[in-house]
Amino acid sequence: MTRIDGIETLIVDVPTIRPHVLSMATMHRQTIVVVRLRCSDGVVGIGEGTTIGGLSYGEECPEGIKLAIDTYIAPVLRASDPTRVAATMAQIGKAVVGNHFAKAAVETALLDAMGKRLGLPVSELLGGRHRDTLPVAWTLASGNTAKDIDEAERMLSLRRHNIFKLKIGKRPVADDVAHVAEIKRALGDRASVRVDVNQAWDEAAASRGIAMLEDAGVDLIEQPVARGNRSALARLAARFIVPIMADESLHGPEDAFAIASQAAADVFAVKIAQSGGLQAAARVGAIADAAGIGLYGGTMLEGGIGTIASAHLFATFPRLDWGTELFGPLLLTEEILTEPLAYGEFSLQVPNKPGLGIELDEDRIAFFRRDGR
Ligand code: MUC
Ligand code: MG
Repeated sequence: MTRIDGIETLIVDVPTIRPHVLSMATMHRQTIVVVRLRCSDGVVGIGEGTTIGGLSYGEECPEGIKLAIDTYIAPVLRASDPTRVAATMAQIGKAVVGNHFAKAAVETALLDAMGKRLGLPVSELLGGRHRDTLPVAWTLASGNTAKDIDEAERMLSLRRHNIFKLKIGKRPVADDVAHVAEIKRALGDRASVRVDVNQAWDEAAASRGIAMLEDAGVDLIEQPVARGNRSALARLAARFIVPIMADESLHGPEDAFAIASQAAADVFAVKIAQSGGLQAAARVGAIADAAGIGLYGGTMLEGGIGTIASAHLFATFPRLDWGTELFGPLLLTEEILTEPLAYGEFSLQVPNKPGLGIELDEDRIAFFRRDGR
């Protein structure tokens, strides 16, 4: 039987190109947990567990992701057959409750290894791709309206992005709306402008804010209220024409089913880590399809590994009407892959090589890893 001989997890800190201002945190760097599994047949798989703003975004942080893998998931992996990815993930599910980011990182590494072993891209292991490129949004979150407009103009002229997500929720509603409206006025029909409130509003603020954002020409409203407040999401989705998208409310298939049953969102931001892995995220996508809910490929601002793992899954969605936001590596000052991901013409290319189809730049990893070895 094939075995896993080596399990390595390392924390890598990489600076961002500018401060990234969200309602709950301002990022100056991104922290990536890299997972490497060495199998007895000589195949090595890599995965990534990455969140935003330490423990301010969700209940897992980089240090916790590493600990969960090293202490609780590694013993299960050592006893498992890595050529049986689904069975291995089921074993991990029995031993470890929650910890979706850690599970997603490990599953990514297992799928990368399996793809390399079989000579197939991860997208093919997940059922087969519908497309080779994915539309990619960019997030404007410098904290300054004029800077955001300049940044958007630069992205449009580079033909890198024509979908912009604006992070709001930190300032008073009227100030946030004025900021969004000014950007939408400047960009006009050349771009789709969307907002992510990251749970910052209560229902009353959301009702006021969304009405004004709708008038300003915003195309999509992401997670306006607290993640547990499904009833408010449902009322907002029923009340407004502009679609409401669930993000933090969506932590896997059970949430997807509950949100769909309550008609609490028009669109799902699917994230592989928040869902608990690629297969769990595929089930979230299937529930959305069955319920007539639109799909958007979300990100936790992962580096190259998590970004391309997400891309392999999103390429398999029959419908991906809202595109993706898989721009994480472009927010970082440093490249950690030997070959950067291919962005251009408003899209990201999904690699066609076995596994994830990417390779780590070991020197860069050695330089940026936190323990400095
Ligand atoms: C989020 O809440 O969607 C995605 C893009 C971005 O700028 O932040 C993330 C997290
Ligand atoms: Mg979001």
